[in-house]
Formats: sequence, structure tokens, C-alpha cells
Amino acid sequence: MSENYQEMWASLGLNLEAHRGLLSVLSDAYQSIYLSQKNRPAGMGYFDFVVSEVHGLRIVELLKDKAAGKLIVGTFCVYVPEELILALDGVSIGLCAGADVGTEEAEKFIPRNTCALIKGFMGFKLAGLCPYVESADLIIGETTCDGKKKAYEIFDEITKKVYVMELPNKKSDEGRALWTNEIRRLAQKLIEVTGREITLDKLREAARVVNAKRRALQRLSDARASDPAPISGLDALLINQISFYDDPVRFTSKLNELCDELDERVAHGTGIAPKGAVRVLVSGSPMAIPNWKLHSIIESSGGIVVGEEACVGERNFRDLLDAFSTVDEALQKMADRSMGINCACFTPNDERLADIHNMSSKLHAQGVIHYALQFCTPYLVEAYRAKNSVEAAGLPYLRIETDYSLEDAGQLKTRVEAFIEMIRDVKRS
Ligand code: BJ8
Repeated sequence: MSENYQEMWASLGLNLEAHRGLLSVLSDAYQSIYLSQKNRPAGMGYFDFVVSEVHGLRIVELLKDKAAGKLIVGTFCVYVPEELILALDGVSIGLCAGADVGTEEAEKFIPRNTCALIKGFMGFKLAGLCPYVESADLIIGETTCDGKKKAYEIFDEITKKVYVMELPNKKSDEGRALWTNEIRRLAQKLIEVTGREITLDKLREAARVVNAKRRALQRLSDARASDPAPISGLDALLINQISFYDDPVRFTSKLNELCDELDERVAHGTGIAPKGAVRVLVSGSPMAIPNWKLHSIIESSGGIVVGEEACVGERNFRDLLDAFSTVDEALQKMADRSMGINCACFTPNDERLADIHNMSSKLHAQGVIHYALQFCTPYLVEAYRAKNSVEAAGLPYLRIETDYSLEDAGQLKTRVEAFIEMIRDVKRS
């Protein structure tokens, strides 16, 4: 990344020395994990470029948008409707963090036994390393897991930008009514902050943009059902991660170009891994950028990740926003759509078990790896029911509990290799 951004980073209050170190570590990791892959689709060039400019050009764009009067809104959860932010001339940016950064600083505010995702977003801010948090005008939190909802109280003390939506725990009629009301409350908040009105035309245009992005992500997911898979799980994960912070119109256009290329690869039988490579579905906690650890281990052990039953994955794009004819109906439809996202923060959450089953069949997965971040109680507890459900369907299951550090990488690799070998044995017999 060019050094020309020093002035911008300084104006955002970043810790320049620590930031330089972070970019250098990220660039090395990207080189060894991503750029060492063989036979990648040419269309990945755009996404490589986006990563190389993640703290550079994209921040320049956000600051230009801000100067032009747009509201920069940071979010942490796919329940927050992106359409509503866009309809009020806002820009939506995902703030979840996928690296062990600023842990020492974060642990001054939150307990050590907090999940890595929460420690990550707190740590990035506290260590002066997140230009996204610094650029944001408003940060939207939600009452999902206990760790997040309590951390937002402190994050608001630190940033003075946090607004929290109340997410119900149950998908009952009362829960749906509560969430619909929360979307209306968010609409009012955005109107108040921007001084703009919500119009039907603006909502329709925003829905068109976000649905087009979801359709492109669905195309990517569909392409992964082929054997050989035309794209690695690592690259597909990266695209899903980028979908949370790139400009949505440009992202959709570039992803559709890539999907055209993937269609050709499928037609010619060109794969990123050999035909017959062991196909794995990953299910569980979200993997925020630059968390590439598990995919990298699976794919360097002879497996191929064919899908993610996760919020950085299928839960984010599976359902489109339905058509609407009034502003209030649009808000209602946004609430209905997000209530179809089956997060482990809900109880009961049988629909997620069905999602794992349906994705495994659609993508021809031969095994399921359940991934939960250490201290992520919702997903760690739900792993029990996921195991029973996956094994009842006759698929091998492996439960992984980890964090962002690489300390357990060797041990995880041994377990993943044994899992893949076991699936190969089943296939041979
Ligand atoms: S809809 S998964 S994006 S809440 S990993 S912070 S759950 S302790 S992120 Fe999520 Fe919305 Fe649900 Fe999806 Fe807590 Fe677990 Fe940490 Fe997590």
C-alpha cells in the first residue's frame, strides 16, 4: 500500500508505527495464504486489489463520501438492514474484526474470556488501528450475544457513536413485532441524524442495489456446487468478507464478472482442486477479515471448502428483500427478511439445523466442520445439536473451537487431516 496515505491515517488519529507493522503482517499473510494458490480465476485480481487497499483507497472513498454529506455507518450484524442505510444516503461498513490486534488494550476493558471477534473490534480501536471506526459517523450494535451487548456499552463510552438495536431471542410473533418496531426506530434515528426523509423511490433503489449484491453472492455459492470446484473456499470466503465494506455497485459488477468466468470454468471442468477432492461445509461463528485460518488449514490438507453456513457466508445473502409498495411495508419486509437468518443467539434455532442439512445436500458436502470461536457460548452450545443432526443425516462431523492466534494451528491441522482422511476412507469403502 502506498505511503501517500500517511497524512490521512494521521488525521484519523491512527497509531502510525503500529499501523505500519499491522499492514506489513497482513501483507505477508496474504502473500503466503492467498497469492500462493495455484490456478486462481483471473477475476480474483480485483479482490486482491481491494485487500491491498483496504486501509487506503477505500478509506479515501469513504472520506470523500462523508465530505459529500453521506453518513458512514458501521455495523456488526447481518440483522441490521443495509437497504435502510443506503436509502438515507448512507454507506454501510462491516466493523467485525478477524485478527488478534490490541488484545492487551481490549483486556483492560473486557474480560480475557471474551470471544476473539469482540476483543478484535475493541482492540483495533483501542490500539489506534481501525480507520473504519474512525471514519464512521454512527455505529449500530445489537443485543445478540451477552458479550456483544455489554461490550457496546463500553464501546460507546470510548467512541460516542454507538446506537443499539434490541434483537429478540425468540422468533415468536412477539419477537417479530419487537424487531419490526426496532427497524422503525432505526429508520427514525437515521432520519434524525441525516435530516433527510425516507422515500419509496430511494428505498426501492436501495433494495435493488442490495438484492443485486445478494444475487451475485448466490451465483458464487451456486458455482461452488460443481466438482471440481471452480474456486477455492479461501477465495470465496474473501469475497464474502469484502462484501461488507466494498462499494456495493462496483462489488456486484466485479463479482458477476468473476461468476461469468466461473461458469466457463465449470463448463470446461476446470477446478481449483482436483475432481473428487473432499468437500467440506463449514458452519458456525462468522469469520471476519482477515480470519482465514480454518479455510487455509482445510485446503492445505487436501480438502475444499464448498460453503459457509455462517453470517460471513450464506446467512448474509440467501434471502432477498421482497417487493413492497409503501415505506412502512418496506420496513416490515426488512424485518421479515432478517428474521429468516438463523443465528445461534435465538432459541430454539431448529431452522439452522435444517440450513446445514440443505446446504450440505445442495453443495454435495461430504463432511461438516462446526467452527466456533472460543467463548462464543451460542455457537459452542449449539454445536451439540448440530452434531446430532449432521450425524443423523449420515455425514461426518468435526467440532472446532479456536481463536485468532496461530498457536493451535498445528494441532488443528492434525485433526483436520485425520477428518479428511476418514472421509476418503468412507468414500473408498
Ligand atoms: S446474526 S452470528 S452477525 S450476532 S462470535 S460476537 S455470537 S460470542 S457474531 Fe453474529 Fe449477527 Fe448472530 Fe450473525 Fe457473540 Fe459468538 Fe463472538 Fe459473535
